[in-house]
Amino acid sequence: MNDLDNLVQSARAQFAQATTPQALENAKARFLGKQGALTERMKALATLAPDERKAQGAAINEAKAAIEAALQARRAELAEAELQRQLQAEALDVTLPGRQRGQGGLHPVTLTLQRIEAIFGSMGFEVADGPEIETDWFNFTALNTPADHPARSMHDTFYVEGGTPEAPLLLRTHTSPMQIRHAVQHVKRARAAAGDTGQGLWAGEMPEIRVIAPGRTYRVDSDATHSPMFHQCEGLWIGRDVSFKDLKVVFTAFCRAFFEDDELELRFRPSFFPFTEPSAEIDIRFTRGPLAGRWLEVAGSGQVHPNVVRNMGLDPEHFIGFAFGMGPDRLTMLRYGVGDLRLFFEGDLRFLAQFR
Ligand code: 2NM
Repeated sequence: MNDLDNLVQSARAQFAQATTPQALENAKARFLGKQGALTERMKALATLAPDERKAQGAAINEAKAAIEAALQARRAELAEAELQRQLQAEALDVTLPGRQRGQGGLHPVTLTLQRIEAIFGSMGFEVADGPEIETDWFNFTALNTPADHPARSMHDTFYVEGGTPEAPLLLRTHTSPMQIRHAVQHVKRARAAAGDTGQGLWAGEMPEIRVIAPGRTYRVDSDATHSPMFHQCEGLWIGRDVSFKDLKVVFTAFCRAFFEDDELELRFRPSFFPFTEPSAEIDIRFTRGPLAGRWLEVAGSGQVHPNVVRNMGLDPEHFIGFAFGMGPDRLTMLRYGVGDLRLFFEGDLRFLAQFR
């Protein structure tokens, strides 16, 4: 094999070894560049005799054409390989399922609060709202809770900075302060509507107060059945002759609707609360389901204490009514069969997603 054939073969081999366009162009320069092997041979032609120059020149041109053809072929190969690589990298599997947008849902206790609001709403109850940081007047004093009551101690209540010794601030321990606030506003509006500007207790015309107060409450307490933050929903109905009978009718209707058990029974047990007199615990008994047959405590209740009626701005000689308080967390546990209260507040989606 002559020198030029060797050169062509060497070029083909080096082009084949080049796996990138850059490496291929470097290889090309070694043969066809200004100081390339073939170019050097072209320059050497000048030293030859005319006859020889003609024959050798033709042979060099042939070799050059062969090397250029090999270069073009390898360029095309590399371009095709690059195209394939890109297609592979950007390949779309159109048979894959689409990406799902994660679906949110309401917290089980929120579902319970909505249920409570809907049922009491159907019985003419408004829904009150109010601050979670309260003064001790609205949280305790107005509710007939004496200064030496254990609930007022640092052990049982979260006090917060910003208050004064005369008016300490605290995280509300129940939702009743919202009811006092609601009642005071309600009475003010009734007075204004009647053209009364007096400061004394109101005994005139007034639309009934019928309100529930749902929300977060806080106590220094934490175990399997107590969370330092928990929910309450209290109810209040005040009018000229609202009685314990009305409480029984309303609360029975509520429990039967809430638990979807038309034969569910209620039991009122005498009890004590500072803000009601007389007072009663309310127990329920399911007629079916896994909890059937056992009495379960679900609420406290009573006739609103005259001192509390007075603190609403009303004359207790003319206005009377009842109040009750229940725990939506516990109602949620009973309704769905949840055994540990803490599950509601840990934020574990495996638990929460079951209520979507
Ligand atoms: C309860 C039990 C009994 C109650 C009293 C009042 C208010 F504002 F009228 F004074 N609201 N809620 C009450 C009464 C709450 O919870 C166990």
